Amino acid sequence: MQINSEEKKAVDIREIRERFPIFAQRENRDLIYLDSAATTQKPDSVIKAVSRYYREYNANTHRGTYRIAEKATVEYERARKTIARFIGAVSERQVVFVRGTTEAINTVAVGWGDRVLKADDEIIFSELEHHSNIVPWQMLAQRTGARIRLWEMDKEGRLHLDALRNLLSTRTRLLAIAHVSNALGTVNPIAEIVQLAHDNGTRVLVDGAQSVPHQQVDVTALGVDFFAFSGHKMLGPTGIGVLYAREELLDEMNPVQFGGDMIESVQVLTSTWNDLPWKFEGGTPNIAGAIGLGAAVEFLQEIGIDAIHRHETGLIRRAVEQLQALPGVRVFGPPGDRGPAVSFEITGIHPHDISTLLDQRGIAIRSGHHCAQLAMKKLEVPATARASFYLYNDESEIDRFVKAVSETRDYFAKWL
Ligand code: C6P
Repeated sequence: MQINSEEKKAVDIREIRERFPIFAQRENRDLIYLDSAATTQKPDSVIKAVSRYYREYNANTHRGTYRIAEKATVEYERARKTIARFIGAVSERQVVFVRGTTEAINTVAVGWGDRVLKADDEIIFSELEHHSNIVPWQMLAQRTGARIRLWEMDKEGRLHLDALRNLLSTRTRLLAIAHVSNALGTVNPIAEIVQLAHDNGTRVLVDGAQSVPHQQVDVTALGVDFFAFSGHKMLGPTGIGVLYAREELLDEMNPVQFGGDMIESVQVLTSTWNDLPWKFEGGTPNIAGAIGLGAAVEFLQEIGIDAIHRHETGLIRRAVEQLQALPGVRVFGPPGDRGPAVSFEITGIHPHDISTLLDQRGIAIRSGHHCAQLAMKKLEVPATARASFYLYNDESEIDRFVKAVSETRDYFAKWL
């Protein structure tokens, strides 16, 4: 299927929603789902692809020589090719199936970091990172004696390149950075960041959990060394995601899971590794998940990732403008362009109370620290309420959500 990038095709929401069985459930008929940054809903084609595997050709991959085992292997590897093309990878050898963003980053920290980093080397990560892109580096620093340097954000959640220039040193081995912040929606200029880091001889890992689902990403054009994302945030199943890396880095890295399928040969004391990418896929993989993620990518390509991006840009602008116009509501995050997520608070009201009251009106949003406690600390709040959008949301849902926020503020006002 072709990506409809040049066609400026508009997203037909009604037609799209009909393809998501969850919205047709009687009890969900009034559901306004605004938590796609946590996980997205699944279209019929993804559910069917997963179900078809189990119903029609369930077998292990890369092992059996019989018909359904060969079909399972072909479909699993076909999904990898689809995903590789979708993210602009040069080869499917660069696409390793993992459980999700978290496992992808941990794989790099252990498989690459333990091998390359030495005492007093430096790792930079930013203040807006998800904990998945913080804690693995802390653990790596503890194991190797490397030092952590924090790339601080400003109060609006923006990162400045000058601050990065000041942080980079001859000892900086790795920069770990989110493409799009899940808590604040900040979109980071990855190509410029990579250029700065590479000029300094520093490798770059990009957390793409919140970018790949929503905008065209070309890992080759961006020049990234490592790139991580999760299937369940882009219409795919849970428990499947991708680690992309340059081939020479994957070659240099140690595998982190040892067992079946990841070996070439096993002797009593030593073993040798399988080719890429299977060197990193020890044990029976999530076959149904990978096939489902392939179907999810085909769905996104059919609608057109650029069309989806344009649609979401309209939704987020509308949501931010309307929330900012409400007295007593504070919107967090940068002015201008942002990913399709908005964090906010109502003065004097705990975010959990906001999400509970919104739930009573059938509106699902998230409240909490969003696994971004460093960012919360900078904003001087323990938590925020967050609404996040995807291709199946429309303007009327934004309007109903903002009205519900306004009513929630008024409801609590009598006790303040
Ligand atoms: N964010 C949210 O914001 P996993 O759980 O491995 O699929 O993804 C982790 C992760 C890593 N990086 C970013 C930028 C993310 O947004 C997430 C997941 C969810 O609601 C859950 S905290």
